[in-house]
Amino acid sequence: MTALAKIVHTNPEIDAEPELTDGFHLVIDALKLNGIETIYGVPGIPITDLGRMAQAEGMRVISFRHEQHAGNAAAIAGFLTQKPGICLTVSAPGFLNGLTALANASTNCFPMILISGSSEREIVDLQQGDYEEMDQLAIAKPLCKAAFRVLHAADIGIGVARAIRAACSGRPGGVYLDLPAKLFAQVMDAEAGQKSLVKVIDPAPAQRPAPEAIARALEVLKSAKRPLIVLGKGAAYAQADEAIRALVETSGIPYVPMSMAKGLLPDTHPLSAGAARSTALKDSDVVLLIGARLNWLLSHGKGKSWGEPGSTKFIQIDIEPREMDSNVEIVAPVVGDIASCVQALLDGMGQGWQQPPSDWIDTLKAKREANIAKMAPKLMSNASPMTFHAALGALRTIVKERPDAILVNEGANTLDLARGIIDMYQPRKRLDVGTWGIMGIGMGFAVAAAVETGKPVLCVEGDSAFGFSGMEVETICRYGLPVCIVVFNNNGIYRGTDTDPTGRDPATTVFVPDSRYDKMMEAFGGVGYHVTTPDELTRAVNEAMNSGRPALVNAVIDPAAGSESGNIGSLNPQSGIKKKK
Ligand code: ADP
Ligand code: TZD
Ligand code: MG
Repeated sequence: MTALAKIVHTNPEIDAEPELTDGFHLVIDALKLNGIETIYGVPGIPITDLGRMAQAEGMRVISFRHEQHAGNAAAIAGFLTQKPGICLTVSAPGFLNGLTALANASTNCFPMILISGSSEREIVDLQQGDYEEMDQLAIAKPLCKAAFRVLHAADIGIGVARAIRAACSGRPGGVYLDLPAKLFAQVMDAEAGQKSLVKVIDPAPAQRPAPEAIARALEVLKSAKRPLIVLGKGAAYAQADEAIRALVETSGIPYVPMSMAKGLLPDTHPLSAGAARSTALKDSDVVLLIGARLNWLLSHGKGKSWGEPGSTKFIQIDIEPREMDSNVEIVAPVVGDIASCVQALLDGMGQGWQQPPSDWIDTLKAKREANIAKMAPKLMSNASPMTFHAALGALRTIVKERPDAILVNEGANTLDLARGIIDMYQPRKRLDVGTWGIMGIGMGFAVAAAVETGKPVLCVEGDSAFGFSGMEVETICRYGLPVCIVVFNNNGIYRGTDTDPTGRDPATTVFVPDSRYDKMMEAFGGVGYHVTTPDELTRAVNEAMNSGRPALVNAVIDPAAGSESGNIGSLNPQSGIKKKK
């Protein structure tokens, strides 16, 4: 090894030169100062060097094949960690590709920041046709919680701080941060630069509920004959797992988990009314909503899923005051963060709390047992090709044996049936299409779940759903992530049996029959499996998950087994014109 000569400056002018920093480094330093260690994105002008430098500075930079998936990864990273996930994109088209994920993050209350490079302001504003010209800030604004642009390197610290605070505080959501190309190259004195950075103190401050709101809620709860708790993904996000469990168990009130709240308490918990959901909603007289909105997923709190109008009283815990009375009257609004609100309710229950009447508990228990018994034989079917139920019966056992694995789930039948059949045992292990029922979250969520938690990931994907983000199997292989994808291949959307009445083209809902999605995984060095029975499916998934290597299981499902739009077929508009017989 050659000894390196020590370089000694003798020129006082060089010695006196102040150390400089630039926009690139200030962005990286600002993120790192705030504990953000990972960026999800797609490189290109003007942010290629930002990604390179971030990697060189020790950040994890996960490069995707399409920004939507990087954005979805950032969003779910935010959900899992309570820190805003970062998605980094180029200008106009890259920005637009990331925007779906940003809007979806806001809709689902996930904290995320979309950082996009942008073109020269002077040229954009005069519409003079710059490279990838677009007024990105204006376009992002209505689709996210907040949008900011930084024009001066000295403001990067404040810009990043504002973005973090906006994403995390109150109701979490998506934030857009516009960084024009010129900003990255701007230089400033390094020391002044460091001083300009802001470490956000307490980005999501506790919001304690008013004591009178707690007292009112407890009064209503006490009066209940058939009380019910609904846990939503806000409750999962809040990471108040112990307090929530204590509230359920101390109160003795049965609960129904919304999709992404499954596992907050194990689905096998004696107070879980998940398998008696319809009865629980319809017959309850007081419902305590914890981090769940009364949107379409809860039939807006009225109509035939619920009891007679006015017969159900709602108590709602939410950090967003405007959520109250959004669909029906909330008789006891409890505004605050879930951890504080649940703790305050628990404290208020004290020693003398009366458990709910046992006939209510018994009714739900009987219903739940009947529903489970009705389902059981379907899960054991050995029919070939497989039914959804049989394939999901196999996966249900695998998840039971691997409760710390993260389940990502999208599709229509593949989603609705998996949600009902696969029990979850731990909090924040089920990630899915959320409030919009959006297809395409699969691979982005899978990548971030693996990166952020280090846990194995099992993706249960409809063949259509998988297609939206399928190219990211290359990303999964490139980073060697422990992701096992099971594609429920029924040759199409809902079913694989439709035909074009004119006979000219394939029907709009079908795909190339008998496709081999497993070959896509093999193309990038992962392991592919092709299975046609529940036993083969079990063997393949166990082998894949034991190996920790990327794998894709092409699971052949009966093309005739699914129903239109899964469980939500009733939302399809029906033509008013009667067909002539
Ligand atoms: P689900 O789809 O599971 O029913 P939603 O997304 O409809 O859940 O509802 C989540 C709710 O949780 C949102 O209204 C959001 O404001 C709220 N929320 C998120 N985080 C918190 C928190 N830490 N404290 C209180 N409410 C929260
Ligand atoms: N595009 C986007 C972004 N989101 C959507 N929800 C849809 C389109 C419409 N859509 C659904 O709501 S489910 C679905 C689509 C296209 C796919 C269903 O087919 P699948 O599942 O193969 O994934 P099953 O198991 O065949 O029902
Ligand atoms: Mg399908």
